[in-house]
Amino acid sequence: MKTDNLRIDLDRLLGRLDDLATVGAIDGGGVCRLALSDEDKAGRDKVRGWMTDLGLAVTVDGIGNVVGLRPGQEDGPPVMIGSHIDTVATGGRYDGNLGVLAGLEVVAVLNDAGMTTRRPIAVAFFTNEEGARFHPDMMGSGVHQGDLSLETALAADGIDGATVGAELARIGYAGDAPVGAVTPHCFLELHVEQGPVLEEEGITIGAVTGVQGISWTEYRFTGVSNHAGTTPMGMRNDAGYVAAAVAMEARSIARDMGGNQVATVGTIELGPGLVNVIANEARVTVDLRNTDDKALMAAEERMAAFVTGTAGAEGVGMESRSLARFAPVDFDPAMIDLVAGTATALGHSVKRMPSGAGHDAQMFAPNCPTAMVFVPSKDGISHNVAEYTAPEDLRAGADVLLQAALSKAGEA
Ligand code: HGY
Ligand code: MN
Ligand code: MN
Repeated sequence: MKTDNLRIDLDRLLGRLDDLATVGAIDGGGVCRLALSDEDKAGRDKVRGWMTDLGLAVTVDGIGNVVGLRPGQEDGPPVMIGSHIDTVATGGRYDGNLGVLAGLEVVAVLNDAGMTTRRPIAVAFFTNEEGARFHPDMMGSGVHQGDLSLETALAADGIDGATVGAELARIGYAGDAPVGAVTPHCFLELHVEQGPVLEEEGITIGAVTGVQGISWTEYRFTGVSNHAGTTPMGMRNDAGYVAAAVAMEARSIARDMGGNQVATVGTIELGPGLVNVIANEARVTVDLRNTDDKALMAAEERMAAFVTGTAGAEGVGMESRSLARFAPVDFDPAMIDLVAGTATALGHSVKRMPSGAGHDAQMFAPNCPTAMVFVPSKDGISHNVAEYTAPEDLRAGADVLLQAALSKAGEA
């Protein structure tokens, strides 16, 4: 059957994106569906229902990954299309959701065409890609691909004191399918860029070359609460001061290192958190990323030395723990070429580029040919309710995903 003229139905895709965005909707058009929350459960139920409606055989594994399988003419490893539907607390409606719903759109197009591909096609969403409530991020895909043990993931405690295992059971997604049972023929993920590059350069499609390294560390500082007015500066053990110094040092590291180095202090919690009490407790998270692992290690070492020195000089106790650490990942050159060639064949401009954000695809890259398709983010905004991608760019990305998946699903 001639398939290179098949195209997605944009209204159907937009309809599902809008429908899913009603689950956990927050002011400004965004979404809050933290992993394994009630909102995440509701989103899971909705997408799983669409999978069933599309005739997919749906399985849920032990970490709650949900996979919908469409049989091919032959058995064997499927072409897997996947991403995530959990969001950060200030999420947009496209981050992760686009990749899963565009995968369902691929299935819908094939159903409409009455076509069976040579290879099976699987559409998946993975548990806790964001890592906002439970660490690390890419948790479900990491367990699926053997990067993280199921036991470790189930025991992970959240920022709210819950554990992954208890929350999975509570929402009814502690599945019985063995984790990682399916090694795909290849893995494809469509995702919004979440950065400014494609829009700035007026390019429609990103053929993603890889994902930069990610290092998340949590620091807990213990000082001495004391009176803000009567305590001489030389007698203070101020956990709040050390926390603030860490944030300043993060910015200095990024500035001094330049290149692709980025540094973010996204969490500073002080206790008791009162205007006239010197903080005796602080919790700080540091997110360091770089495309170059040696440079990332240098940034980690500099931050660790700074924290130890500053906390020591202030007489403040310090505990640290790694929340996530992923080395940079390169995608398969032939798959990158497939994305770039498909985009060009469809008449779209295309740029090869690294990803600044982590993605489920990076968990598959060591184990099967993997690539990602990016579409532009308006003003480069993401992890923000204002996240937006123009419908024609969504169409372009989903058509590239469709044609790339068809190409791989027709392979021997
Ligand atoms: O943090 C990340 O890069 C992803 O959104 N989990
Ligand atoms: Mn994402
Ligand atoms: Mn995200």
